[in-house]
Amino acid sequence: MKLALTYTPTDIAFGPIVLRKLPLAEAFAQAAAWGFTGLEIHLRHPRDIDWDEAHRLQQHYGLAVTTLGTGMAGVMDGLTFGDADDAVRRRTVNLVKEYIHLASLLGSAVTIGFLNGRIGNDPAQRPSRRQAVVECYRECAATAKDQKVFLLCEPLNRYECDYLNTVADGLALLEEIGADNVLLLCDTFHMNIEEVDINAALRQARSRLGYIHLADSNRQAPGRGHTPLVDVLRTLKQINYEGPIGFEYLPMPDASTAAHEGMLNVCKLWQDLIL
Ligand code: LER
Ligand code: MN
Repeated sequence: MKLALTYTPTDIAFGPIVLRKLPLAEAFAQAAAWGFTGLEIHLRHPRDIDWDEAHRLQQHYGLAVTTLGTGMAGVMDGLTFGDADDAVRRRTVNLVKEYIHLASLLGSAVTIGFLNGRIGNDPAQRPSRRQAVVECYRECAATAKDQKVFLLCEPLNRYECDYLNTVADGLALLEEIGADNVLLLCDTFHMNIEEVDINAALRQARSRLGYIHLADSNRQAPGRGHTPLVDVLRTLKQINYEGPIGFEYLPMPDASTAAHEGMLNVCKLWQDLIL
């Protein structure tokens, strides 16, 4: 099981990414020194990093690049699968294909979270808008399959997405997409808002669960909020989940403290489960 620290080279003011605005080499060095076994790289554009350098650093530090976060292209450049405009969806699909090329080089997955976008609340429009999302996924999944890459479809809370909020929503969408290389990414921050029972939802996701984002209720490091994460870890153990866990939360009070506290608390919780 890989424990991955979140990182972006971009200077963002807000967002659930622990390491920001560092050169790639420093991010790898810090994640390795702090005991992480993976790095989750969030990129506004796939070319924001040097691909060969990333590959070299990955080998040098023995760290997995677990997934590429794509949300910044949605937040900063307005690109999403849910957009009503064909041209915007086309640009989004083309961009996702570039992330897939990089993912194939690094052996990582590609997350579709904020890129899911919104399909609006007009009941007459929603079915066709949703179908357009399915088509975007199908096209990207076909490219990903050729390159042996998995796509991770992430349900988000209602304030960020208006059609994909729960594991049940995610499983229904995956069924419509019909591609076995699209899996679910379950984020405990969003689940804490949307699911009736986080653990039941994880069990429901089991056969299609490809990735976990771990954050506490307030989107800070595990242990800084009130989500019963020990139950989440117990459930993951019970369902034999062995995929990556991304530490995706706010760098509060600062990146180093947030990374260390998160790692320490997760290890403690695991110890409680084993002892
Ligand atoms: C992305 O992983 C996520 O959780 C979103 O809230 C941000 O796009
Ligand atoms: Mn997430």
